[in-house]
Amino acid sequence: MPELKLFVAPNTCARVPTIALEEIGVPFETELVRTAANQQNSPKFLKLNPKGKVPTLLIDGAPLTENVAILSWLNAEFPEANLFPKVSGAYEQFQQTADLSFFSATVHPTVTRVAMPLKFIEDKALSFEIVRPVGIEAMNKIMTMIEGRLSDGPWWYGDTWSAVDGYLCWVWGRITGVGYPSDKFPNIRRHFDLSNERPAVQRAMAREAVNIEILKSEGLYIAPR
Ligand SMILES: N[C@@H](CCC(=O)N[C@@H](CS)C(=O)NCC(=O)O)C(=O)O
Repeated sequence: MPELKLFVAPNTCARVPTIALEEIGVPFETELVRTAANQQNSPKFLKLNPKGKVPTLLIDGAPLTENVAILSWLNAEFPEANLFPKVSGAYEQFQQTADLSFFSATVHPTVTRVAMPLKFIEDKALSFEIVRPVGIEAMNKIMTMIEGRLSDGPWWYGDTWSAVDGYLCWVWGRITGVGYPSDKFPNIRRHFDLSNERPAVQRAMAREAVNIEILKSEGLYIAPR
């Protein structure tokens, strides 16, 4: 059994592999990265992940970065956990890669525009007046597509939960947490409610709650707004 340590920060996409690891049920440690103190760009952290991002997974001390790679590695290493439906060939395999890549390369950057518009324009008022609405517009198109997909079953792949659902759970929580209007997307709301009933999601959120308390006690917690 490899020794696993996941570098995380509350509310970030590090929640996605945290949920996956909790679903697998394998022992793992998390280490809090204080983004408000720019720890992700400290020399020590950059040695592990030169991109200065969470999540970063240490596997027996060797770092693996990028949600797509981390989730794919977890699926390969722990096949019995069924993080993805079993595939019968390369085409189905790479459809799953396409799904993960869609969340990583299209959905996530749109989440950033909605939830962290200040990343794009330093002027606070302008970022909320210009960047966030552009993000919401792009997100509406994405969510309309996902809403349609979820009409065939509660989860991304129909009746069975997968790591892609952990991704969607993070995305929805993150954008609705800053006021993204949810009323037009009943299937996604149901998906979120069902996700939050899963013990693995609850354990992942409990881990995050501990880190939020640590950050608050240090004056380093930035609440979503
Ligand atoms: N493509 C990367 C994106 C990672 C990423 O953007 N992480 C954000 C949190 S959601 C981060 O570490 N931000 C810190 C920063 O940019 O300084 C992945 O999917 O793992």
